[in-house]
Amino acid sequence: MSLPLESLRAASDKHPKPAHLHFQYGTAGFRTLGSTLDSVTFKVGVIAALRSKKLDGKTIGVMVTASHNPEPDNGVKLVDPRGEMLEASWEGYATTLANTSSTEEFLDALDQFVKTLRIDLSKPSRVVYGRDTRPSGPALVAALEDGLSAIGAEIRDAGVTTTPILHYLVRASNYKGTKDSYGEDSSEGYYEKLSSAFKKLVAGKSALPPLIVDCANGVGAQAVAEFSKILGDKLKLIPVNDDLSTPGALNNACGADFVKTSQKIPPSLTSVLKPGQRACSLDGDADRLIYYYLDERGQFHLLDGDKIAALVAAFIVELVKNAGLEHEIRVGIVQTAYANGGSTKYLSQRLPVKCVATGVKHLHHAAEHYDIGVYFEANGHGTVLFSSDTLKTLAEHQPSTPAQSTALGHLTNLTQLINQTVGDALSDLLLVEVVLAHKSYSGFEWDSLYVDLPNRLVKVAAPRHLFKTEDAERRLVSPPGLQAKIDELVRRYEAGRSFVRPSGTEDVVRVYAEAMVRAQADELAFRVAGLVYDETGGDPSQRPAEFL
Ligand code: 16G
Ligand code: MG
Repeated sequence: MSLPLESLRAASDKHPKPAHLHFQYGTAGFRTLGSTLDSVTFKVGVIAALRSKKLDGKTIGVMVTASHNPEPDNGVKLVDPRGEMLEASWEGYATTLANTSSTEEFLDALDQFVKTLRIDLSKPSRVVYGRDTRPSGPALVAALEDGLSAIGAEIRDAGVTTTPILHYLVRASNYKGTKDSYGEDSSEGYYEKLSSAFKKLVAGKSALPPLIVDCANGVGAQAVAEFSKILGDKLKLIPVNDDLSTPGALNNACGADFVKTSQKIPPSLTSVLKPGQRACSLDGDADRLIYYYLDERGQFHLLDGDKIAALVAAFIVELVKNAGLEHEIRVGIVQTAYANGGSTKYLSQRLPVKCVATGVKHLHHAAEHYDIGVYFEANGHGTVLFSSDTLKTLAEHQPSTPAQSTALGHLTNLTQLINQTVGDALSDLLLVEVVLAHKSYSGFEWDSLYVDLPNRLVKVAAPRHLFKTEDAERRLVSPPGLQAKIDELVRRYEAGRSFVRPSGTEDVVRVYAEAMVRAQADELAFRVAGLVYDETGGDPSQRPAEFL
């Protein structure tokens, strides 16, 4: 069987590539201005179908989203059969195909690609897709559908949905009716699975005070509304920034990225959030979660991905021990260089901790090496993975006391509550609430697990392709000599740490610094940013004033 060239040609002619643009499948798929992504999204439809054929007709996912980015941005990414990120080698193929400049070039490249990878075109192809609430979404989905129908894929439109629900649907549909079943293959199945595990986990616990949820004016609002309906009094959620109709509102001065980066509450919460009350923010596609609270003096306290990892890992370790399984099940943590030094110190005194490069796929793969792997990026992206051996151990373990039996029950319910395909803000939210209910913690007690070192993140508009890193992005190998200058500077600051890495999602270089006191962390970050700026030939008269 060969490629349906006629239908592909006709469809491709409707989606010409903008001549001057280069597209790159990066950390989170293709992501740029939504108005430029028509040709890319069309081609992703074709690629998704080929990936499905290559994997013997397994369902592949496609999500149209630009997450926490500004509303005019959009993006498209592929989801592999187990609900995981696209296999790395295909990122390069996707980039090559997306950059073919004419229909003929595209068809030739496709033909080549099918031959090289020996894709059996007689296999079926199945693709499920969804989008977030961005205004550019419907047109991009139409382009995607053109690609899918040109190659003859079986399609399923999941509509406007969160990224984690799309990942769930991919896994649920591929493992339906098998011993690895992931739940009912629908969004109702998702809500039901998580809610029922949550209810079992908090049974008998006194209800926590209501939780304010900043939905970033994005699709997370939909998921919060669904959970509220099912959970009722078990967990009262108060949605704010749940406006899906005002243009420009998405991620604007709200959401997880705003809170983490600016280290303050969204202005829209000023009159809502009372001292001591806990609140959280989702991002635009609901796969990141950040908590926070204001103390009696109105001071802001951030409970970010590192704090979530510490809270959750400590709870799981305790359950494993109480279930009598501490010799069978090894719990480990995965972080990135952005993890606060305070958290790394706290966690490594208790558990194995591994540091990997930024991006969910790196953390996810590293976490798979533990029996239970807890992974979180400081920005609130993360989840917990239970290995298949661990699931077996939990299923077969014979508890010898009622306390062991209770702990075992909790662990089993956690495997259902946690969306293990990818970080999921709503699943993580329910998980955090379970732990807070069990420990009777308020935000304050949770925050007291360890003290964060003051830190600062700065971006420099420097040509990012000049920057190459090693050691999980903690050190620069190029430009040559720059790392030595950074080391020299860092030595002068108490508890100083700083690193520089090229962003995977925008054309900038990021600088992170932390130190014992706030002013020093700021100063170190700006000095290192100054070094980066100078090194890359920035015009001295344009040097940002704060880069000392
Ligand atoms: C993307 C990644 C996120 C990472 C961020 C880093 C996924 C699904 N998302 O949002 O994990 O923290 O990029 O952005 O992998 P940066 O490279 O621009 O700093
Ligand atoms: Mg996101």
